[in-house]
Amino acid sequence: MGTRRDFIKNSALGGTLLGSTLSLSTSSARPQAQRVNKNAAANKPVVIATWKNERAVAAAWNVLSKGGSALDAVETGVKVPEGDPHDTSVGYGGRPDRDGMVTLDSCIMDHDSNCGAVAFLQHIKHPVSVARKVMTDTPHVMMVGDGALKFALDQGFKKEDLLTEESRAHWLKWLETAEYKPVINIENHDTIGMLTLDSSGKLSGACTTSGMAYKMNGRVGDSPIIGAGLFVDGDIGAATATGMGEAVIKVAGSHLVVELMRQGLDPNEACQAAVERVIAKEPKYKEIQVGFIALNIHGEYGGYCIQPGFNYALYENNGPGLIDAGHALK
Ligand code: SD4
Repeated sequence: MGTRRDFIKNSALGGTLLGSTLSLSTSSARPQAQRVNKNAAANKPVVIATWKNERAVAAAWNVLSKGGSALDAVETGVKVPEGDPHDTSVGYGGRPDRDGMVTLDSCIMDHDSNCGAVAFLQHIKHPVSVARKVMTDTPHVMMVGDGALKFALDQGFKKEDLLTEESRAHWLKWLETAEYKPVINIENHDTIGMLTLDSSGKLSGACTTSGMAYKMNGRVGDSPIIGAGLFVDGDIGAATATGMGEAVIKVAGSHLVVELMRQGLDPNEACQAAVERVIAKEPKYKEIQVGFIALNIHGEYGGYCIQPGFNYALYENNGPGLIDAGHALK
């Protein structure tokens, strides 16, 4: 397996080398649209997730390996960091906004373009499950704030205090300077975007976060926005984003990655081209991190980011893995 992982790491790097000789913006040199051959043999099932979310991909794999659906797997997987009080950027234990409130953003999407999202949601430990309920039990895609909370409570979710003692102490310390300076890479765990392909060849994705620590009260990032933090096209592939949400929203990042795969780019190339678009549009790109991961319907995956230090967790038939994504800044 070690050799194979080396190969995977090298192929992520291969995307980088390729990028230096070949412009990855869409051009006439691109293969024709709809190139993805749905009948080709696929590497399935497979799950990938942003950052070192190894326990989360293992939980999703547990569902997938028993023949479970991509949608059930992705919800089960992202609930792991949501419920972990030591994960400071998702769900319970997530860092609060500058007013001391833990406000959560989350979305979920399946192969048929069904999707649901919640934003600026407080007091609910598993916002992804509320997002799934928005998808299945309402005529809407997105619910926010008090309305989303009321909906969750009506659905039987429990109201909880999500601000841990540790997070509260960190916030009080932050107030001493009150300087908003998002950390570029948070080690160990972070916002989770997860993509799954099940054994029947169906894709799903979810993205869930407490957002940028010490954001303004009411701020919503990219993570719950379909097309920005997450996008799934059951005929092509899926993508999800992490990092500075404002920069991801500006280029409709995850939708862009999927559209680039539709034009024939492999997942690594598509993520790289989307990062290049972010860089082109964001004058302060050297001060932020943005990373994308992508999975196509063949079970091929990839990732790319601005700054070194972003990795993604994987689980497939050959076992688990952790892959360093290619990066634009050296
Ligand atoms: C946001 N994209 O709220 C999220 C935060 C994140 O790694 O992904 N952090 O902007």
